[in-house]
Amino acid sequence: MTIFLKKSFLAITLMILASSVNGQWTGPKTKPTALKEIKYGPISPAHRTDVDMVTFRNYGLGQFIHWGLYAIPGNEWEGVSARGGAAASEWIRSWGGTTAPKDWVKTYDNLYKEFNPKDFDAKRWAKQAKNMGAKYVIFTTKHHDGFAMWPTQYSNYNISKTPYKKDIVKEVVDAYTAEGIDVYLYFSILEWNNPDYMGKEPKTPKEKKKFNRFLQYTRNQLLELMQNYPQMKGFWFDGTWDQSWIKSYEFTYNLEKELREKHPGIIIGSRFRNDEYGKRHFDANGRMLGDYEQGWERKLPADISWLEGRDWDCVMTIPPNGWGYMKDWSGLYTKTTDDILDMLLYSASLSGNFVLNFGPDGQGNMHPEEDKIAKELGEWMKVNGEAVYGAHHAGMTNSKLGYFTKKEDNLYLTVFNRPINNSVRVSVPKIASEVPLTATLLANGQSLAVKHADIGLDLDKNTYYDVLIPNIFQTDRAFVIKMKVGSQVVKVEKLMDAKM
Ligand code: H79
Repeated sequence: MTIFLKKSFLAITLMILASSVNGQWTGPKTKPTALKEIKYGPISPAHRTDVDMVTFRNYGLGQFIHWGLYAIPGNEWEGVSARGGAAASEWIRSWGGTTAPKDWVKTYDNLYKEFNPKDFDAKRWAKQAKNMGAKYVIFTTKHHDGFAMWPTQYSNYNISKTPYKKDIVKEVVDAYTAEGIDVYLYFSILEWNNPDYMGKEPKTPKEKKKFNRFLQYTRNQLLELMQNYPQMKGFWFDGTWDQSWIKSYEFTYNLEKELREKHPGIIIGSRFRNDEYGKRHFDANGRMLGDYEQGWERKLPADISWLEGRDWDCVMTIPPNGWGYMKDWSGLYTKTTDDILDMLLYSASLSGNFVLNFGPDGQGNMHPEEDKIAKELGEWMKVNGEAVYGAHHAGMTNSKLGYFTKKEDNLYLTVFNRPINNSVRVSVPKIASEVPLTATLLANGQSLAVKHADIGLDLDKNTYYDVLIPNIFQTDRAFVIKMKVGSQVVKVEKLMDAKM
């Protein structure tokens, strides 16, 4: 039993976390009994079927990149670690408590004067992402510190004022697009460094005027990004939880409309805005606000019923929490390639995209461990990727052996826990119209014998198909059994019940 459960441990832990934290966005939903009148509800249809959305739905694997001024300190300053003092490495500007350096905010806000990543080569990153098997990238154009990685006209706090000068967003967009990887722009609404920004609801005329300027500035930047980088496929919004933004529901509703009009097909997640009742991600009637569920940040759904057919992505760090570069990973559990594969296949089995985060350093290099994981993941995806790309929930009961995904008449079982007797037992409801007919091992293309098994359990609603793994096949990673499914060739023979 321990062996069976070992590899699923991570997924299970995350599910438990998911159910206790932020339950309102990511848990099973309770539907309101009386429907409210809502003026600022969803704008796009509930389950888009246009080509852009179908593309999103089929990505399977993505890459997140957190890169900004926070890459320079890498979660420490002059030998002192910010661990415990800042929420995460990209949050280092808010470092507080006794360990924080004197005048830290001022130091941080001047870091742009030394941002000059000599090793940055967007083409190298894009090649790595391609080799890893990522189909889309989400790149931080501006994080909570407010620093823009593109030469925005609307603020001086941007890349053109650094010694590096060049437009990093453009370099990333061009390089990834050239590799055939779709680009999404991460954009934090809240800004620590902007005098016009405030967290609380603006109440006095002066506050309203100030925050209104901020809203216009946000709109300008978003339109600017869409105009500068027309290849972009969507925005990944963040930092939208403050009351100032929540109370701006009329503005944000109109802005979402405008973004959609100006960039047809754009994909926007559920984190952008809320309705007039202050309900974020889902409106007061339980309808999703956006094209996909964007609440699965370092979380996973417990089962398919939680999702009710909605699209979703899971964004995940390699260290426990920390998106920007962290010089020192010692003493932290950092996810292994096996951990990541487990989450990736689990996400695919629930029809979600899995997005793995990278936090390059101040010179533009990935962390050596990230390089290693990208390489190992890519090697695995080259052989087994068809179990992920375009593959979705298979309608099968999850098995202790691993995760099921399905694409047309192909059923994939990614085995994380190999049975001692090498016989992989797939249970299928007796009433199912499709059963496994043939099987192959993606690792080497070998055909595997499929044997029907009737284990004779009284009142059993399932019947069983055993796929035999040759003893000689050895691997130290999860492997994929691809089965063709179709209608049963032989009718399950019914033996007369003994009288009881
Ligand atoms: O960019 C990475 C993180 O820096 C960013 N999202 C990922 C992709 C992130 N910022 N904040 N958070 C994640 C979590 C924020 C938690 C809190 Fe709050 C903000 C705690 C208090 C304020 C939102 C509002 C959650 C609880 C109340």
